[in-house]
This record gives sequence, structure tokens and C-alpha cells, in this order.
Amino acid sequence: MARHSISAVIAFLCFSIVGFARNQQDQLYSVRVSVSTAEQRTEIANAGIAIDKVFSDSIGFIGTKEDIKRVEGLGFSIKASELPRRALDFPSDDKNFHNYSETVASLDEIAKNHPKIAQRFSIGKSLEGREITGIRLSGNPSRDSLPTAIFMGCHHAREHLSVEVPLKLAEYLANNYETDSRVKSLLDTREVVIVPMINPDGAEYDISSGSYKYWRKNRRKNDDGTYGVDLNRNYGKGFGGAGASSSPSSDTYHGPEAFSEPETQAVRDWVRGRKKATVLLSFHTFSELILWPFGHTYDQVPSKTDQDVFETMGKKMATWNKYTPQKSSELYLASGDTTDWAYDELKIFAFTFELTPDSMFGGGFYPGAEAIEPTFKANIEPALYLIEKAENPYSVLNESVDPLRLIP
Ligand code: CXA
Ligand code: ZN
Repeated sequence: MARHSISAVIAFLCFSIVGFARNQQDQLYSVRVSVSTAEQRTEIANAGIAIDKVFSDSIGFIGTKEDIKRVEGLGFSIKASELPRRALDFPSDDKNFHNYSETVASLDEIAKNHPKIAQRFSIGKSLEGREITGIRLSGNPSRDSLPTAIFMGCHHAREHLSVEVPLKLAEYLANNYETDSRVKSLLDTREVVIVPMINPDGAEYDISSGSYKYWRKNRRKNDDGTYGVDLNRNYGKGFGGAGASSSPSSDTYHGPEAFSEPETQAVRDWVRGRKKATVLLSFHTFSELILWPFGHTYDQVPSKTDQDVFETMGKKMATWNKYTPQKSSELYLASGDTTDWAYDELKIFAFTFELTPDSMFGGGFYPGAEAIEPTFKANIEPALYLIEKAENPYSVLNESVDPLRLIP
């Protein structure tokens, strides 16, 4: 009996220390787990699994044999199929996606072609030394107190479509400023800042070998020799709580402390500096969702008015892109994400969009270049709406009774 429990303790310790390392060569699986409640999904998230897709009776994730064993160990039943190691590097089939240098070049091109309204900037350097670069768009660039809308992409390396949509948004705003009166009046009275690739090291790593690696995190070399911190678990609000892993090899490893990573430090310091930032949208993929805080707790945000603003804006944006609008904890708990921090510290109305496709069947993280244009188009109206509401997000609460709108 005693020996039994000692070996159980040793086994547990070994498990905790060894963790669940993912090696380069490990076969990855697309896994379905039968679960139906947010609490069950949180239990899986708490096992260090990065859930990709929530269905009413199951969830999907990408993981190793060890991940599968851990989930089975919790008593859940699973179905797994081997992921093909397709050769889908950007230069060939998916060449229309932008790698890091192409992303920088595109932003440079926009700034060069529209010098009066567009300037490129850097928010800092990634761990491997790449500039995390963005573009500022405003018809009034000399004024630094305009209401600001912030758009970001690619916290997660493999979510390449989340680079393309904000990049296209920058092109769209710049190209239409002169000719589209709506875009002109928005940019003349607002500042729009777009940083399409928050995690350039991870994004480059994901495409570095000619076949996608399903890489999610940044490229931090952790103390145990594994790589990567999940940047969407590394922010300050609720850091280290539910749905974030303390195991460095996990896909949802939160890092040694809040803002331990240069990428999240750069976002934090730069967002803090946007004194009139009121709205923020962080693009991710996939599942076609519109998410808002809180994600680290099932509790609502403390202000009922703010909760109403989130719900009203989220549901309104869903009328255009047809995504499912919900508080992010309705999916599963996740602690330390961008939007919980931005709302909690700076009271920015911060949303996450999980872009196309709807599920693994549409290609999951790798939907192909043909997804770029329709996904961008579906999200133009939501983006313009956010920019419009940057002036005063609370105005959305009065919209149905706004008398001006009743005049034909
Ligand atoms: C998410 C986003 C914001 C708050 C909580 C949860 C979902 C996101 C995640 O887990 O970080 N999903 S994703 N893009 O597949 O990783
Ligand atoms: Zn993501």
C-alpha cells in the first residue's frame, strides 16, 4: 500500500517534471473529445490543451499521443486521426500568405504610397530580434489625441489568416481614403493602428521547413529545453489561472510570469501609450467566433454597462460576419489573454475574432489562400463599425432609440 502510493507520487512527480514535451518529430493528431459543458471544457484546457474548436457535444484540438493520453486519463472518450504532414510552404501552394519580410514590405508599400495618412512604426522587438511592426492610419496624423482603434493579428504562430485580415484592412483604409467618403471621415477623426504580426518568430518557425508545424507559441527557449510561451496566456489579468498551463512544453504554457515575453511587453507598453484607445480587436483563427472578456473567469465584467456595450457591439458585428458572438468563458476558461488585460487595465473594449474556417473540415489553421479574400470581406463592416464606435463605444447603447436614425 505504502509502496504503491510512493510509486504513484514518484510517477506523478516525473510526469510533472518531464511534463509533456512536444518534439519536432512527434506525430500530431486531430482529436475530438466528447464533452458538452464549459466546465468540462475548462477541465481539458486546464490539462494544458489548446482547444481549437467547441461543438455542442465535443471539442477539437491538435496534439501528440501524450496529450491524448492525458485527456483520456481525465475519463473523457476521444477520437483521433493522424494529421498529414502536408508540404504547404508559403512559397508554393500558399504563396499569397505573407511571411514576416513580406508583411513588413507590404506595410512599407502602404506607407510609401500614402505618406500623408500612413506611417509605419515598430512597437519593439521579438525574442529573436524581429521588429514587431505596424501601421498608423489617420487623416490628421499631427493630432495625437484622436480616438484610437487598435487591430492586431497573429499572437498564435499557426494562425496565418490572422495576419492577412488586418494587413488587408490597412490596405483597404489607405486605398479608399481619397475616394470613399465614409473611410475619409473615419480616418479624419480617428486614428487606426494595425499590428498584423505580434508573433513573427513563431510565424516564421511554422513555415520554416516546407511543411506546416502547427506551431502556436513564441520561440522562447524554456528552462527545461522545450520551446515557447503562449502569448495569449502571458498578459497580466488573471495570469496563471484556469486554462493556462504551468508546464513549459504545453501549447498553453503561460510563461514564468506575466509579461515575461518581449512580444507581450511590447504590446502592453505600446497600448498603454495610446491614450485615447477605446476599442481593440485581436484576430485569431479559427471557429468563426466573436469573443469578449472575461475569459479567465465565468464572472461578468464588474460594470453592467460595460457588459452591455460588449454584448451590443459583439452581436452587432455578428450580423455582418455571421460569426457566433459570446463571452469567451462560454467556450472554456483561458487566463492571461490580450483582451482581459486591455479591458481590465485600460477599459478598452477589446474583442477577439476567431476567423474562418468554422471547423477543421474547412482546413482548420490552414484553410488555403482562397480563404483570404472572403474572410477579409466578411470582416470589413465589423472593422469599420469598431473604428466608428471608437469615438464613444457607449453610444451603442442608445442606438435603437437614436432619433436621428429614424429620419429617412
Ligand atoms: C480565446 C480568446 C480570448 C480569450 C480566451 C480564449 C480563444 C483562443 C485562445 O485559446 O487563446 N483560441 S485559439 N485562437 O484557438 O487559441
Ligand atoms: Zn489564437
